[in-house]
Amino acid sequence: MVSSRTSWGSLRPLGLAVAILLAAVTAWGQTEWTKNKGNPVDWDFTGQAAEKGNEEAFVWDLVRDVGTSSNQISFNQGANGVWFFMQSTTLAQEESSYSLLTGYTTPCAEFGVEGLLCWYPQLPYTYESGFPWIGFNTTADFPPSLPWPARTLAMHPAPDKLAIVGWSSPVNDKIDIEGSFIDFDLGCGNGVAWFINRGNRTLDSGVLLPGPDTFHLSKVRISSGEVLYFIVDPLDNDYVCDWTGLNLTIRHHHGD
Ligand SMILES: [Ca+2]
Ligand SMILES: [Ca+2]
Repeated sequence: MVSSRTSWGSLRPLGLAVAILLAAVTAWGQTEWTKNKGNPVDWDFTGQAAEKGNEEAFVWDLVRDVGTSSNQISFNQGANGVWFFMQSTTLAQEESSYSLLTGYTTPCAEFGVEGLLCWYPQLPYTYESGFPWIGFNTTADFPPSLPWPARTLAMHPAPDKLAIVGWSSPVNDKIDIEGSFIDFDLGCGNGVAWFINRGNRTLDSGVLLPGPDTFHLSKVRISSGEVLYFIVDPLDNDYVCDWTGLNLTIRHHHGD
């Protein structure tokens, strides 16, 4: 297990390396952006993303990006060189202890339903080592007997480890962050706590009660390569029924 982990401290340069790699595969990137957006976009990964007439190029939508970019799954990241699916070593929110969920399977190993994508701490999958996990339901419905709505991203912590979505900033500027954490598995368990951290500093947090918990942070100043972490904590080491949805959109803030 230990051998499969890499400290996130060493992965921050890796994130940049991946970004540079993505810049290198310009043909793919422009094809993809052309297809999705109508206009190719030049990315300058030194930190100033150069826009060519397309505001949407500065919107990172987690569900949209993960749902439309399966060709980047081999990078163990969602899409666009910014999303990372991660775990912690303990429940402490210490950036240097975070590592990627490197065990990707589809269908999800424990569910066996076509169209479900899952990222686990390691492979081969075992139930004991299978938490935390993060997954995406690409199908148009709930899978049989699972609390997982169509076209949504689900996070599930371990009793002693956080489930974490990371966003590595490609821009040096202000951003707006909005979305919601959602309790997908109602009527059981003690709930979860959620956090939005920039590095090790908490920007927002809450305890998830039934129903969605929305967040909206405006004009957050961020540097290129700095990472935002969207964290689900099991709350008092109880991970029963902790399926948690995450909707998340990050926008480059224009204006003052
Ligand atoms: Ca729950
Ligand atoms: Ca819980």
